[in-house]
Amino acid sequence: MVKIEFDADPSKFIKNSVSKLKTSRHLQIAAVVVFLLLVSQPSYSLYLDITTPANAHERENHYIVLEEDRGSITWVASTQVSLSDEESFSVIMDESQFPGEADGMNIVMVTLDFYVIDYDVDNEDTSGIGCTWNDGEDAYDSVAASVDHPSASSSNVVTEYGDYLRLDMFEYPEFDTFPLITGYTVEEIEEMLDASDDVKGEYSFNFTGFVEAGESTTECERSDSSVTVEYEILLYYSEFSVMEWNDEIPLWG
Ligand SMILES: [Ca+2]
Ligand SMILES: [Ca+2]
Repeated sequence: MVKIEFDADPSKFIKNSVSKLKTSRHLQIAAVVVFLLLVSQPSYSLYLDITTPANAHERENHYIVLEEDRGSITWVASTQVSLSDEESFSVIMDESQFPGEADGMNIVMVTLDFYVIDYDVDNEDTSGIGCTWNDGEDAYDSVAASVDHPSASSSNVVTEYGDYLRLDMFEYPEFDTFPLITGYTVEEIEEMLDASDDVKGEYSFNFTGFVEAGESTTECERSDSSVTVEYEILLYYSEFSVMEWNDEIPLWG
């Protein structure tokens, strides 16, 4: 019969273990692995905490989005500029130059409205003795206009009377479960409705004038020195709110 001696002295047991650990390469590696596992456990938990927000349960709820308010803010008030034939003029600005009124507003669209003043009152000159009985007719001038921004498709137009160009800065997100929205936290939905990143960047509003004088008659010379365009730049905002849906809230109307 083999008798296994058990050393009941714990301090001796620890001393022996440390001594073995110091001399055994395999034990040293195993100890390092155990240490790393122990250290990694809290950081893994921390990772879970970051990626799973405390409000994750909100993803199971159903929400509707309400447009609480919408409207426009003047970025550049009505301004006139006169251009000679084929002369160009640009207004270049970025979102840091939005008016104070736009602070904290959800800007979703920028428009350029413009009107060719010469369409109604052309500034053509006439000279010659024949002008008193036959001064001919004005010829319409025209203006080419374009607007550009990195996150919105550019648009342009050539017109004799005026037009408006728009930059859609924000696209309303598509929800598979519309009009009810589920699968997101309130914060996630609010971020999807926030256009503040989309409006960043350089805006370029460009005009080129095309001036044309009416046909001269035998004794009356016509000339035209310029075309004048009046423009205005507006910012359009939409303020949304996210509301948890319940059976008492009608979905339509
Ligand atoms: Ca003209
Ligand atoms: Ca003119």
